Amino acid sequence: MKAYLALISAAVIGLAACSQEPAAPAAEATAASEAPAAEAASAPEAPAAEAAAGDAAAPAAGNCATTVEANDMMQFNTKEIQVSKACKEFTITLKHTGTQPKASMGHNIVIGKAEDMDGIFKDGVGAADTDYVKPDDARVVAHTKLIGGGEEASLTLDPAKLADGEYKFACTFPGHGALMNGKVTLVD
Ligand SMILES: [Cu+2]
Repeated sequence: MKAYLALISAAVIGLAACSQEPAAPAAEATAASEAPAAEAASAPEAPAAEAAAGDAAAPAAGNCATTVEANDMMQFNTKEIQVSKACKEFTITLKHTGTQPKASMGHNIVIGKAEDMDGIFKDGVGAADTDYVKPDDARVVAHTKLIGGGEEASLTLDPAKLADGEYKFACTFPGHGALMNGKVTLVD
């Protein structure tokens, strides 16, 4: 009797299993369709993470530029400009924070080898028309134009040009160079 019942129940289970079979693929299909959906949902996160990493790298690019201020007191706000070797190009922006016009308190930034600066000044004094920089002066590594109060100008240079010696920056407006000068140093 027990064996008979067992057979019946086995058959019932078998039948039930059979009747449930069509449902199984459906369940699989559901599971299968859910998987790509889950992947699709997580996939957009990867580019987003990359974008975030890109943003994190942005400040590094900012290290390839610096700003130097000059004022009506014939002063730069720094005695040293640090240029990162890692940069392909380095930009220096000069900002004249004063109000005096270019004709009386003009400033520029001229970069050259320390031993060349005297010559650059001497030849620049007479070059008022070209912002007190002798045209095509081969000793000048880079320079900004001459600006007056409230103005801004920038120069871009290849850091590799500063590798072979000691370099300085100065304003070549007549009489300014003695006060307005400093070192340009290469840093990692
Ligand atoms: Cu100046």
